[in-house]
Amino acid sequence: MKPAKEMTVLTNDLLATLERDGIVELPMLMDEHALERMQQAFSSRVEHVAYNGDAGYKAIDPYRRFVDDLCAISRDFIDVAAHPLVAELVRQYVGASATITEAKGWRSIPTHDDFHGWHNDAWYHPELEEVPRQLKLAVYLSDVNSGEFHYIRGTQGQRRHAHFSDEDVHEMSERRIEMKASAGTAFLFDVSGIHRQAIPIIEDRDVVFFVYNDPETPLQEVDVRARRYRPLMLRASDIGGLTTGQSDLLGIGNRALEHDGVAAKPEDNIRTLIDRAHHALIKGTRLADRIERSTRKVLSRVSTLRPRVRTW
Ligand SMILES: O=C(O)CCC(=O)C(=O)O
Repeated sequence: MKPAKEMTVLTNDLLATLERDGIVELPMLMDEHALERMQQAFSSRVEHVAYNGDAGYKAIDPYRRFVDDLCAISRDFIDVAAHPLVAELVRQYVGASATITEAKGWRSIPTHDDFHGWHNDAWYHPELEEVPRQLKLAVYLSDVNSGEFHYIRGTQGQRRHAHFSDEDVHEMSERRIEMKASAGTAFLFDVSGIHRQAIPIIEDRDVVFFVYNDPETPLQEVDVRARRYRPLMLRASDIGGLTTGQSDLLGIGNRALEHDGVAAKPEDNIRTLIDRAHHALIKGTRLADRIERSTRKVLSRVSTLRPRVRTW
């Protein structure tokens, strides 16, 4: 840890860049051992889709394998997300009541499809008069030489949620930041600025994102329905060793995010389709089992009826 004075100078410099550009790269937040543990923990979740258990990834689109609730997977994710430097930047940029409201990551898999263009993030209720501040901390877990994160400097805070074409963004190209970087690189960005993942993606890209905002901010309806931005999942064994600063940022004891039960009914056609397909699969498997068992029974009866071959 740096001496307090140096820390203050560093924090002020980073904060000034964040205020000006909407994005700032941070010094390394973890040592190589912690990075390795995070990589291993993350990799173990992205090999198979989650099915009948919590180990595995969530499949939302064909290009990314999503891992939720990172803070419940390894203590190292907590230490990065609630690192004192991050905590101070979040406190100063978003406000003293900011907490971590989401901790998830994904593996993007190779593609040339332009599946997720330029946008800024929608999350808050559209009737709010001002764009509330939300920051994301991105931490690369793999070396990123393609499919990197892009951001247009200085576009934060100005507009409502929107998507942007390449032509819209072309005239801002000298302000584009392209985050090709090695594993362990971390950066904070204001989600109201224009950003995207670049294409093509040539190799798997692993990244985790931690989201920070005031949990009292009214959310857009779709996120309430989807139960996004809920209290963080943590392991009970990690709670005892936290500093007060970490506990506050993690939202321990803070009930502002308890939206569960308000409108927990997802209205999502894809979910309904997957649910039906899953039940059809179970019924199909049961039917196949029954046919196999009956066939075996019949065959064993037939074999007992076979005339004995006489041997002399
Ligand atoms: O995966 C990326 O690099 C883009 C992330 C992004 O668009 C987002 O977090 O809103």
